[in-house]
Amino acid sequence: MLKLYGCSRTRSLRASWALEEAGVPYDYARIDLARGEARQPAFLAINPFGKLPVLVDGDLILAESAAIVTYIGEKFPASGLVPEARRARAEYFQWSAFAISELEQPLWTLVKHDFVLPEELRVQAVRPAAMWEFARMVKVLEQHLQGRNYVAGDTFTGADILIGHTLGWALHANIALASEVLEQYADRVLSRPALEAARQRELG
Ligand SMILES: N[C@@H](CCC(=O)N[C@@H](CS)C(=O)NCC(=O)O)C(=O)O
Repeated sequence: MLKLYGCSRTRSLRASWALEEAGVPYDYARIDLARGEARQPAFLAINPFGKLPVLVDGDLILAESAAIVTYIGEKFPASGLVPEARRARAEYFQWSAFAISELEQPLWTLVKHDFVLPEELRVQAVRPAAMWEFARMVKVLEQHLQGRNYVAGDTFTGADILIGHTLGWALHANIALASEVLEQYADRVLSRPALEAARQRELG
């Protein structure tokens, strides 16, 4: 049985969402980040990164949310999470990389300097640059989504999990998307029953 290490309101939701989309059973191990459990030797022995999510499948231990979503999509092709057609597959990889390295990165900078980093390391002066970078990438995404429902190919994929989850973060942080196209996309993706099922599973 697959085993997911996660914690509610973290990126592990991307992995549990993918598992729910694939409709496969999995064990869920809750790691309390607030209590520092991810930095304890027991967890570091599983994932030296000291971060969530982690997926365990037999002797494979996999970290990084984008890698996990892709692994689930490839292990369960009927899920459609990773497209099989070459062009849609190429788009899938492009938009997954965009999600992690372009869209999430400025948002994560904002969040880290707001409340994640130790107080003495927080620098409020990074805000304008991070907001500017995020707005720029949001514009790129908006242009791409004109006239289409999903980022890669014609159907929902794991890239929509990564991008949808990141847009959900922005909305949660009261950062307006200021775009009807993106608001409709976010509604479409974030209203999927598998996401709600994953949230409930993570809450326990
Ligand atoms: N690039 C990683 C980031 C993982 C990450 O930073 N996870 C956070 C939770 S959202 C975490 O576990 N933080 C614990 C820590 O840094 O101590 C991914 O996408 O999986």
